[in-house]
Amino acid sequence: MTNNKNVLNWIEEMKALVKPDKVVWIDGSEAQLKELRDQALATGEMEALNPEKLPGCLLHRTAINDVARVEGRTFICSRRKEDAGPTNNWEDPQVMYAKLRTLFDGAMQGRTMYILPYCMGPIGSPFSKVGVELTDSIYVVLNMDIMTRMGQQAFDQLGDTSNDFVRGLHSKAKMEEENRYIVQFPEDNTIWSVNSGYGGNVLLGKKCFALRIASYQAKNEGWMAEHMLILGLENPKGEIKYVCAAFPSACGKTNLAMLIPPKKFQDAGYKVWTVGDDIAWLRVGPDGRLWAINPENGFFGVAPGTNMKSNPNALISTQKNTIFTNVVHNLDDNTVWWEGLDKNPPKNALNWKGEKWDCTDGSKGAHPNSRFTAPAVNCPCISSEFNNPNGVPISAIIFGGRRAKTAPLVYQARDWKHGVFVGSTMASETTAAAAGAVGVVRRDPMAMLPFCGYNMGDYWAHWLEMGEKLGDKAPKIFNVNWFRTDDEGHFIWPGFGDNMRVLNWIIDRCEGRAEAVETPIGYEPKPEDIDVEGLGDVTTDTVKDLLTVDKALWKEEVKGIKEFYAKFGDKLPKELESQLATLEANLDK
Ligand code: GTP
Ligand code: SPV
Ligand code: MN
Repeated sequence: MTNNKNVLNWIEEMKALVKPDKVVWIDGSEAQLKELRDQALATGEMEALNPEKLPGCLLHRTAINDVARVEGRTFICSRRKEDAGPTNNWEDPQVMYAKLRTLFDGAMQGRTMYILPYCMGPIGSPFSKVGVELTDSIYVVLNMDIMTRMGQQAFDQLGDTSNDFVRGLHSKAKMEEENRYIVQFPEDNTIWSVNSGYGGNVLLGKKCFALRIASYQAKNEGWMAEHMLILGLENPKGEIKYVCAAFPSACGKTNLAMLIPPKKFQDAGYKVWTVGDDIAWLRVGPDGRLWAINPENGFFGVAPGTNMKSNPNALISTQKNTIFTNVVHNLDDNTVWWEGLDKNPPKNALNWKGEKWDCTDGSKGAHPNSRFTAPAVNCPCISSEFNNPNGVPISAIIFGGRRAKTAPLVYQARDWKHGVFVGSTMASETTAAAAGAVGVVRRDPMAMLPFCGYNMGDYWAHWLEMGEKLGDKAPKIFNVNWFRTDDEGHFIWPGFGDNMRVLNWIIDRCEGRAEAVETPIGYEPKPEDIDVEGLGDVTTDTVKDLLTVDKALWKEEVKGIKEFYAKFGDKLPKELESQLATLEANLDK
């Protein structure tokens, strides 16, 4: 499939290490994929779902101890520890290679090694980059088929001489939790992942390459790799403005990316088009503006909470050719279910562990981090620019997270530098997307805490440099919070489709059509500028409450930021220190 010596030599080296019985080159042909599906069905690795109701759909269950990303076992192995920075696990590359070689040694004996070339980004795009994943998992191959442009087309994109490809090695090995490692070697364009079979740990094109390795490449090559959705908002005149939004895992990117406007806005002619739901690669275009592509080709989305009301576009995307992982199996009609799909949990069903499930016993049927892997082409609102090799021009960047108090519904940064400060100080409650406690507030700068492949201080400096390059063409920067709660812990803002009401203000600000009020933390809308018509109990007074900036809480916030910033020592850009001083002074005024 390729004559590229860099690829061939590396594969020989890896083969000698993992010693597979058999090697299969994945060309991406339908015949080959069918064979793999049949094999996975025969071994029970996957189950075929109802061919009428869910044509082409498969069900998979991971091991019970392997259901989310493992941040504690994820490493950035740069030669110098300071290049990984205080927020990443680090080990000396030679030490780590040696340790992993013992785990990989003979790991594919008795198994088949699949050689899976894939392209992140549209084929032919100057933004795109190629990876090759060697894996012993059919689940990985079938998921990567949905999530990337894979097979022969990826080798064609790489060409016969280039050495610019990411070398990914994955083995389920013995599935030992205590020997699970997700390791990035950014200086070697290399990822080694062992003893896991869960999404973000093993679909190496996704977080490992498109964020951890790519963020490092982006710094060196002058672009950006970000944990961001990309959407286009079309107004009644047919003008489309594109925005990117960075929210931490399971904080609403897929939902916002596929938003259906409230009826009033639909009737007026507003529409949302999805370009991406998780990752954006951004470059300064020939016109000096910031342009974005989605390097992925599908959606690896959170299942629970997805329903015809919250996110019909996502649900429709999963009705064919989709892989479901760790959801409920409805045995009556051989379909799937999860909490929040509808109010009728199946009576005759297996839970995500494959056990007979009694929906009345109070236990969860689907894992909170159960997922669907759905092809982007299935999405009813997929953007016509989805495959555009040049991407789309970005008007606004939105940061956000889960904050029960503190952060207001929306505010705008005063300028790019202030926006970098806002992104760098983001905090959010942890979710089930990563192993560990849920609901604990932690700093998660730009939603990249688990995904930045180098020192976060250098990453902020890179953001500041990008702002210098963009000058007055830089996107405007905003922060949103859909998750403020009342005293009983209920979300105050309706969220989902109604987030359109906030997006509208954001676009109006970018277009110079809306006013703003200055607050100690940035610009806020006047409450009456957020349209609440049709929201019932949620009134302009509610919006006013959602926009309050509680100075006492924000002074606590400043303390937290100082503590966090202190970890970065000399690597903290001076600009961010001065932004923090400004915030502090503003709160004392
Ligand atoms: P990753 O795929 O892990 O990166 O997650 P994501 O950021 O794409 O999050 P997603 O859109 O899948 O949403 C995660 C959870 O947040 C789901 O349970 C949603 O129902 C919930 N959610 C999304 N948007 C909103 C919102 O506007 N308000 C509220 N209250 N919940 C939301
Ligand atoms: C996330 O956790 O942000 C995800 C899912 O998008 S995973 O691919 O597991 O990283
Ligand atoms: Mn994500």
